Amino acid sequence: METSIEQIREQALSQLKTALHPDEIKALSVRYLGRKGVITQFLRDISKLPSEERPEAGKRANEVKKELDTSFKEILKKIESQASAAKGRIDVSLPGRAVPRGFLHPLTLVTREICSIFIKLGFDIAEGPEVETDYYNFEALNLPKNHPARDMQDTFYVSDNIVLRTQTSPMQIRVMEQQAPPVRIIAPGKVYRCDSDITHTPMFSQVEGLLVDKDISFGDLKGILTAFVHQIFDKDTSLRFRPSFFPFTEPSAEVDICCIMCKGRGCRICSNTGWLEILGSGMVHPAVFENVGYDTNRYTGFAFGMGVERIAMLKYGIDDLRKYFENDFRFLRQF
Ligand code: 2NL
Repeated sequence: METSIEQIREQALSQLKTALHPDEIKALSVRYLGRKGVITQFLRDISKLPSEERPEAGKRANEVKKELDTSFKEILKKIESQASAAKGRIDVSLPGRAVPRGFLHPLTLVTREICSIFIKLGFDIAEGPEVETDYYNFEALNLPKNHPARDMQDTFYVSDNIVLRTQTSPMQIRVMEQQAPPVRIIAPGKVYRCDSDITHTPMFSQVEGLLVDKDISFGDLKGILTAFVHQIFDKDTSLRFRPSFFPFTEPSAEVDICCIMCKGRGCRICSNTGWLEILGSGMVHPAVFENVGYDTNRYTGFAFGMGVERIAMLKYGIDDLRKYFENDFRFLRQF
């Protein structure tokens, strides 16, 4: 017999000391005391010993067998009772489970950024209904009955006289009806146009602004919009005011900024012009003031409107309008 019963005992007890899990102890029990176990084999091999050594060896082997059996059972019981005591208790040493943080949609972020810039310039926020009457959406804004912008193709009609607003100006008309000048408001919100292709969605976000007071000139319009552009884009962004037409402003101007991508050299984004259109503006048409009862001899004002999707595209380099509405987390969580 190469290994003595004492060596077997030592080995079994030292392995038992390092066991942490009930399964490990059960495996040790099988290895030493099982039908093909080390001790069982040892007892069988006793028959090969000289006959005078057999009684002592057999006695000792049975003692060790009993001792190990008792030890295995004791340790198993101890580990199992520790495990069940730990159940239901909090292990303060475990790492915490991370709670995923929410985030805002890029259009919400940019709308808020636009608003906060105008709030710093002294404007108040005005919000109102997305379902409007024909009067507030068109008539009051000097959009005559047969104007193309009122066409069935562009406007969602709820009924003959009720539409989904096509811009947020109706809210500004409502404010002017309610208060005398001075007025300094911005109207953010969703607007609707019956239009859907790669560059148009039937719903989009707009921010409009209106400032009315004594002695407001086109110079004030340029000053406020220049300050805005320098805050929403880089403070050294060049911009230009280009003559345009809107039924509710006269004169009207569109504002272009020097292309963010190519710095004016000409690229695919600016169609090689070096300029990007970002908003429309103008001095409020006297007909609009007459509709809300403002004295056009005492007051002048300017107004402007911009699409939030477009501003966000230029700020973040987003190349496809559809990304805003697909709700793909891989896109949304980047902002
Ligand atoms: C654009 C252009 C514009 C206005 C909106 C406005 C509102 C009132 C009176 C006069 Cl109450 N004008 N709004 C003026 C000029 C342009 O929007 O491109 N929007 C996306």
